[in-house]
Amino acid sequence: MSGTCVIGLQWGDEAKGKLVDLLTSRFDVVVRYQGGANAGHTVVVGDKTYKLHHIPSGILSPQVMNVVTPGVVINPPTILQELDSLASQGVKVAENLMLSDRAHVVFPWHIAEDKVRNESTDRESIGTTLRGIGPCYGDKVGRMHAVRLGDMFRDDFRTRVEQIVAAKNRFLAALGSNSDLLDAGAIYDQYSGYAARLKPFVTDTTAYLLDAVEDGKRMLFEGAQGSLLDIDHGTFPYVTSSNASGVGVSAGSGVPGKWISKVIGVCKAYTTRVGGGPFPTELKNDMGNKIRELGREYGTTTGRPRRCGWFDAVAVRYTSRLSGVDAISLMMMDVLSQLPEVKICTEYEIDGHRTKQFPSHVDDLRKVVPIYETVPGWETDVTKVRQIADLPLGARKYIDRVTELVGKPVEVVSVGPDRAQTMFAG
Ligand code: 2SA
Ligand code: MG
Repeated sequence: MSGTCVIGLQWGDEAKGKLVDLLTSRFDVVVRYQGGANAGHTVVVGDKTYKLHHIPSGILSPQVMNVVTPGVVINPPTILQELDSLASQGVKVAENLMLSDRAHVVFPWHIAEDKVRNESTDRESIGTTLRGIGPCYGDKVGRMHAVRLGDMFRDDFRTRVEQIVAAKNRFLAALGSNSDLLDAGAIYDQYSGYAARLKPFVTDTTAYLLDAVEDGKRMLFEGAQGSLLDIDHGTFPYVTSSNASGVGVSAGSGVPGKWISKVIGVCKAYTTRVGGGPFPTELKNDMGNKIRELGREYGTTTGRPRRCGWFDAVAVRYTSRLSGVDAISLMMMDVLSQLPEVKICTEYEIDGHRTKQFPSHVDDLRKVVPIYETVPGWETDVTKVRQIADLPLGARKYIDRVTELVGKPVEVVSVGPDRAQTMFAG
């Protein structure tokens, strides 16, 4: 049994990249298995900040193999930019990265479609990252107009692009797109250039991982986004288009669940969400603004301000169970340390009824009145604390309460962006 997973338990941006970076030295392989350029993982090492979108955070550790599997959608120009930027920062990428030939490719028509759909006023906008993620996964499931990374090296690639562009130009016009018509020749030329540069990394990652598990290699699976954004189990339709909860690991990577021995669920000590959709504990007031500023809560990919609110134990209990979490990693405790009092949502009230179950329908989630417990703040600078046991009493009580309400032990706590500011229990 050799697999550990790091899974987001809220709506993304729980600082998973930071944890993966710290854990990486214990693993041989780090795997990204869903999402794409919509993800933004920020890792701070010393005085350097790395922003990753497709590439596993394990890339910062030279002894680790980093694998991007079939469940990921790859945007070639973005991943090439990421590679160039890593190389310019002195990170070794050439022998440490594999991209699945089964991974689907994001094209300009996906980005154009994402834009029109986001602007549709039928209902509250999903507020996507506009990276073409939904349309690309849509084409994957629809099958007719999908291109996988491996298809870019086949003789019929040009013909495929021409056929798809003809269909997409009609489709985008019907959707009411104002974009210019797509030019098949230009897209083909551009993408064959990208393909040539990506070629050294493209391989059958499923075969590699199935061998690796049998060889006893230690694997770390790095989730992107968060469980509440899971296409099947999240706050549909205000979700991303992949299985961002723990249930997505096997499907996205090709590694059977029986090889997974530990799941670490990552959440912030409060909650954030970027994009549309209901958010029961959202603070649309000065406190929400204060948390945003203290936590520097702006999207890594789009720079959008994140919506902020109190910790929601109903939601995290649900996602911890869904993702099979063994231990919780509670991040950004330093942000709460500056507040006079802190609230935790312990239960929901929906239509006058109290419940600890997270509702399956988004309209019921909209109706939620959160029931809060208020705890006094600890108002002490914790950024220099290096042992969980040395945190102020108020902070330790808060952590214990999270453990109690969620039903899983908090084993990791972070008090700042630096590697040294993430502490492990025991
Ligand atoms: P999409 O683009 O189709 O996946 O958007 C659908 C919803 O999923 C949300 N989503 C995210 N939420 C938080 N963080 C994400 N990554 C970036 C980051 C986001 C950014 O790390 O900050 O920079 O804005 C991410 N990716 C997707 C999205 O907001 C929609 O609600
Ligand atoms: Mg992020």
